[in-house]
Amino acid sequence: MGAPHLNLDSEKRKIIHVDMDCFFAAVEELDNPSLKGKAVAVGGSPSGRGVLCTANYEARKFGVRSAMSSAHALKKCPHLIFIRPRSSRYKEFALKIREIFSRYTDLIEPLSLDEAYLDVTHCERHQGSATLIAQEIKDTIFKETGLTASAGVAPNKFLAKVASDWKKPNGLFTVSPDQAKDFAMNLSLKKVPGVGDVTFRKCVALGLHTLKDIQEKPIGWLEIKLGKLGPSLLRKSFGIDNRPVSTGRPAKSISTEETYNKDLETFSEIEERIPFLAEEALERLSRHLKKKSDCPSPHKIFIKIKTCQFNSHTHEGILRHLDVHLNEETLRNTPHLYQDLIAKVVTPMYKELYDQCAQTPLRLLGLGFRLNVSSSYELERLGQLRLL
Ligand code: TTP
Ligand code: MG
Repeated sequence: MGAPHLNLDSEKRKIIHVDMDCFFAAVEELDNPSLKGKAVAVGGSPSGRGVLCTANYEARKFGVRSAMSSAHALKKCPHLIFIRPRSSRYKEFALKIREIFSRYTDLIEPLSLDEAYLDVTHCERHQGSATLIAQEIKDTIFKETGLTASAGVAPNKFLAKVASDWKKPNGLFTVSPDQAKDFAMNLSLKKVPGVGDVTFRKCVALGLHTLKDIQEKPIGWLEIKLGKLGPSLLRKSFGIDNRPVSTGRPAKSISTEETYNKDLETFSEIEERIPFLAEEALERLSRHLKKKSDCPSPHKIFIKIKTCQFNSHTHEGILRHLDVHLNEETLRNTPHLYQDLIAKVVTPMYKELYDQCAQTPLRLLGLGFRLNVSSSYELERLGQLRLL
């Protein structure tokens, strides 16, 4: 069976990387407006052996940088104002910013207090435009905290992180999927996350300045010269990074969905796609259960549709009709499980939802399983956040 309507790009991720601008210094300026327009650094005292946490952009004009000794910073910028860090205040802002992120997606991976990846692939705001979502996140952060953030939008974490730095401060930069390869190839190794000063100098000594230079070397050579970093840089040079946004908490559901270039107009067109969706969803479920031996089994199934007017609907069902409890073992050993799932559960659910939507043409179908994640984990996590 072919897949004439399938949009093969439907599995592509939409990732936003958000990074606050001169975070600690910006909070200090906000709390003390008399600092505005002056060169400000947050960190240890220049009279001792202190180092800087960060500096505002005014101070950066004089060459002042994070992790520089405070004494050296004072030499570069004699009128620099030093402020002692107040970590609990920065954490308050970090929590507020994280709460803003959570209005857009559950898939948030914080990297530090002021930086996070967001997977907005399934966020439906602005008709799914990740660039407009990123702009709205920036605007909301500013409106609700008074702080500016920079954001990068791309099909993966690597490019999104590079992109958030591209127009700093208060910037927004998008690398679209079709620009990814060219954008990556032309990047200086200095801009590649994970390539620090020492590695960069090593690369330069080997004649490697950009990701294009990496591409031109044989993989064996790269492995010998750069170890594991070699193949990783090679993948990056093609704009490839398959790492998912990792929230660190157990998944609450496993699902798959397909977006179609041409709307599905009849129920038989929907029926034709169901076996593919079921196969993929079961395959993902099976992989997930295998990987996480303590993972709870699925207790519900859900389907999702999106109409040609971009209205989304989901419908949940129980798995009772299957006669078996889905787990790693039954997934492997139950004959007819796949056929039963399609005939007894999924098809009737789609039929019901499709009829409820007055048989409107559909642009997306989704199918997934809800996992029985206990609420205790969520409570534990909230407790940890309060202690942060
Ligand atoms: P960064 O995001 O690296 O820097 P920044 O937010 O100050 O500036 P930029 O606009 O370039 O993003 O780090 C976030 C905060 O983490 C920063 O405000 C202070 C703290 N920090 C340290 O304490 N020590 C360090 O060496 C660095 C790099 C950051
Ligand atoms: Mg920052």
